[in-house]
Amino acid sequence: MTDALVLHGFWRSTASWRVRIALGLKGLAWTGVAHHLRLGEQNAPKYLALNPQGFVPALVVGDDVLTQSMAICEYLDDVHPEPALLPADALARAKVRAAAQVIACDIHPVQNLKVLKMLRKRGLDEAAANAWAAEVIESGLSAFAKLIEGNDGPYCFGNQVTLADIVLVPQLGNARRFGAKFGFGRIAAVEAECMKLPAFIDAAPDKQADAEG
Ligand SMILES: N[C@@H](CCC(=O)N[C@@H](CS)C(=O)NCC(=O)O)C(=O)O
Repeated sequence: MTDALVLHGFWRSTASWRVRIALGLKGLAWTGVAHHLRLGEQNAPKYLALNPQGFVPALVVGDDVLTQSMAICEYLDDVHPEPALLPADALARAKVRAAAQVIACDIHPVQNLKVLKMLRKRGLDEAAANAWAAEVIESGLSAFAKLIEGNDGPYCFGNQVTLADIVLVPQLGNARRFGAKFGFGRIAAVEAECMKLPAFIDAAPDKQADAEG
């Protein structure tokens, strides 16, 4: 029997969105618990007991809890190897991880809600904070586009959906939200291909039970 999967997330959270895509690609059933980030529900003691960082997502797997979206996606890939989210070849895996980490380590953490709140607390107004986020996203995505440009596609790294696609599509949601440019290289074409797949369609923020208009 497989463990029940409970995803603690938020409809608009890009890190939660990554995990929803991975769960969908693996064909896994899950239930969701929403934590409203603007209302600060991620900092409620009950949730901090699951993730002391006060970040979504957290994935409850039976009696265990996993945090960090990339670790969760790789766990799902380890336990449910098909379809693989990473290529078999070590060099190719490192390239996929590198592209994914451009977004997961170098773009997203610099423009997430916590950082934007800190900037506002230090005097940046809404427009300046959004411009900060847009600049971070644009410079990161233009580098991401170069990292994937040698591949034919249709996805970031050939004809297999990988972790790179799983982080790219949600990050484009943030790009739109903050008015960042993202039409670099093959990025828009990759997104269009991904959005033909049910796992990506079903994971979209506006499809979630807690989505707001
Ligand atoms: N590296 C973490 C990042 C998680 C993260 O930043 N989550 C955001 C939503 S996308 C969050 O919970 N923010 C709450 C806050 O900033 O207070 C992961 O990949 O899981």
